Amino acid sequence: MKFDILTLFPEMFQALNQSIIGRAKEKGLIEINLINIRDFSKDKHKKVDDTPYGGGAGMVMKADVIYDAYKSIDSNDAKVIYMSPQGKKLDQSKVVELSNESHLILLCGHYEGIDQRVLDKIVDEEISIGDYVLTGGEIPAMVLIDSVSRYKEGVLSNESVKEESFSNGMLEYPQYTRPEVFENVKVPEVLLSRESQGNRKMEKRKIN
Ligand code: 4FV
Repeated sequence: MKFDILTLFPEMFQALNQSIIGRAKEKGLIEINLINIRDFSKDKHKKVDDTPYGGGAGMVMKADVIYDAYKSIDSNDAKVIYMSPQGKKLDQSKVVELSNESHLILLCGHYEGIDQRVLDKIVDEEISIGDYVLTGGEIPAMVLIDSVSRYKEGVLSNESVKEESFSNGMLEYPQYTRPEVFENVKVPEVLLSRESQGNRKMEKRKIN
């Protein structure tokens, strides 16, 4: 699976070189390409934004610069996603849906946002990670890459994690591991019994 990231701050994505996602990149299970939007500014000061028409506070990212950056990508098979608070909320079902794509282009905004004309021209879908306003779309893009990549074959060593029931479990009930006693608090007895090993769903009912 290939991710092309259109961003003003490629260095922020160093975080994806760590841990499970970093190993997935090394194994070639996922590919992450960083395209620095600023490289496509024709302005001698490398300008990428300007004041909004109609007035108002803040700056808007320029349509022509972003479009030139987008055209530098071979986007034939790609779905273009704009990370935006106005987008559809990213949830587990959307993550699973996106994990079936082979190529995603993620557009990361900054400032007050991006000129609507280039969004209308290139974006297939707007996705939000939550109803709050961040300073940029880079962290939302990393959230999407992390959550989607864990569904790719071979990224997670424990195949059972990909079973729907298990990942639901991750969202529904508490987890315990050694030591058996922590600050005088024991692991629930029901999880210690021999017959409960390997069947968490059954144990979930007993605990709740
Ligand atoms: C956001 C979110 C988000 C809004 C202005 C970037 C910022 C700036 N993206 N989910 N919540 N984006 O707040 O995805 O352009």
